[in-house]
Amino acid sequence: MKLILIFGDQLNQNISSLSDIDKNHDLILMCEIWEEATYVRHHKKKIAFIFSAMRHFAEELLAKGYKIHYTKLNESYNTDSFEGEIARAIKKYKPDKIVVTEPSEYRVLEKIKAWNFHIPVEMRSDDRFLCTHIEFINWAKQRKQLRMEYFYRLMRKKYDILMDGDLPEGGKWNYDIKNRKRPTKMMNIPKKYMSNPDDITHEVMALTMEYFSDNFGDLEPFYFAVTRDQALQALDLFIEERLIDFGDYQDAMVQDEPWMYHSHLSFYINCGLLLPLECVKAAEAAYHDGKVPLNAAEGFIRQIIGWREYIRGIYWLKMPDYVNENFFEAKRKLPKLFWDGDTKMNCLSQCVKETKENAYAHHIQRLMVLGNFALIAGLDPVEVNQWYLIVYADAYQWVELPNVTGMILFADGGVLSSKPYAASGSYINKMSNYCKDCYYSVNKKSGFDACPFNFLYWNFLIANKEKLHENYRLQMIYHSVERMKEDQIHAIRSDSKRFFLELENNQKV
Ligand code: FAD
Ligand code: DLZ
Ligand code: SF4
Repeated sequence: MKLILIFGDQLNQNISSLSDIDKNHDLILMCEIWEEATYVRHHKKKIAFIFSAMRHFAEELLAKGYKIHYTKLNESYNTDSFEGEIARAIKKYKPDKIVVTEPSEYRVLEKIKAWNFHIPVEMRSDDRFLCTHIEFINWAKQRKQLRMEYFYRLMRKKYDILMDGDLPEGGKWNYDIKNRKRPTKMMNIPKKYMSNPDDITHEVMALTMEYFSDNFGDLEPFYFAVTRDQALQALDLFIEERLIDFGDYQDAMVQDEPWMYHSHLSFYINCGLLLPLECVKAAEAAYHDGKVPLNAAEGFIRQIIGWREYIRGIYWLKMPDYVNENFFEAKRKLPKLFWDGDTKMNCLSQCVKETKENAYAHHIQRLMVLGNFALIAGLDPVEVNQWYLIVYADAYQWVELPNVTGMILFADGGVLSSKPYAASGSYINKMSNYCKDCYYSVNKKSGFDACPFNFLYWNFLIANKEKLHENYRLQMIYHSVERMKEDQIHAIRSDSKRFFLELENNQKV
């Protein structure tokens, strides 16, 4: 008899650990674990979402006739760790071996390696991901520089997605250049998928408030899909209503529009309710059926088979040292505005507010507002990583860490991307309507009412000149730095110094 352990992000009946399950003999073990619920102080919505999805998945397996042992967080006999729960199950059911699909995170893999239950442990690869570890390692070995674009092409060919024979559909691999439209007043953003909490969800919501009421974030309204059927409905709705404009407005941000034309599927893909390939195929089919343009389908597909897989590959390639990367030696503490959104910078205040309400912010908010600020303000990578891991309902270290350390902070010195995503206020002004409601003036470069992104951007470049000036993608920018007059540099430095002082003193900036 096998004891099959299913983690909270493996909620799919096609998971490799279940592939040869014998319904009559084998036992599935799922457990809500204090250790997992507290290794960071997760957003309330994230905890309720994972526990509700876990409980619904267990119910589905039971209904299909599987044997299942499920431990709820608040049960008195809960030992609070995977090891404790496995030991209890071994004592009670006497299995011959343990089967588990590899965990998504290094932290949990280390635990599994240390298991010593005196019965064999079979760890299977996680074939929800489209690129195996070995495939990624071999690909990386052959390159001087790792770049998502080339990896992505490999995945397109491997899975024959948007291919016309050996060539990419439409003649180009990447239509990103078309995907930078500014937001307009004419946009008619469809309503997003929302579910109504059922009894199971209400129960975990009560549990969340009982144990985690001090954690960051709003629990209500709770509207995530928590079953596979609901997640499939969310996918359908995205394909039918949003995908058509996904490409055009991928980088756009609008005041009080947290969802835009994004898919809001990361929560479900990451915990197993949806499979990445089925999302990709649905988008490809919509393109072939003439429902959506190529730039929309390609843009969405690239995020999943390109970015998502590339990020995961980098994580496993670079762990465990990746957590300590700090190329710029950034040390500034995470300011409290990241928690309360109490800032005169409207863009940041919007993104924090929406994050708090929804446990979600779309990519460009995470990258070009919150992330850009963290980079140019020199925030400590450990604190920034912890924040991102806490606040988003789709956050697991395998995906959060490379996005933060590699993509936004360039703390790995350029392993993941070729240049830092630093930008001044003019980028935010171009891609959003945040600036018109801001206390600061986006067109002003210096002074008390100048947009802080403006002087912090140049301050960052000047302060890190030694480390960056040889980067070929920053040549033009460093030529501008060279041409700056003494008084300009002085103004940038003194505005930044004043700003940092206010930030450190918890003044409202
Ligand atoms: P869409 O814009 O609709 O994109 C479709 C799908 O593509 C997403 O659901 C996701 O599965 C995938 N995807 C897109 N970009 C990425 C990426 N860079 N890395 C991995 N997958 C990607 N994503 C997470 O799933 N968990 C995280 O903890 C996370 N942290 C991030 C932190 C930072 C600093 C940044 C810049 C990005 C982070 N992302 C993370 C990536 C991305 O922002 C989210 O996947 C996306 O915003 C989720 O919303 P969506 O489902 O509406 O995505
Ligand atoms: C995110 C999360 C939380 C909050 N709680 C649990 C839990 O109690 N039990 C569980 O199996 N999984 C949980 N998860 C998801 C895990 O963090 C995820 O399964 C691991 O990261 C696997 O590597
Ligand atoms: Fe953000 Fe600057 Fe625009 Fe204000 S002016 S919203 S701080 S970019």
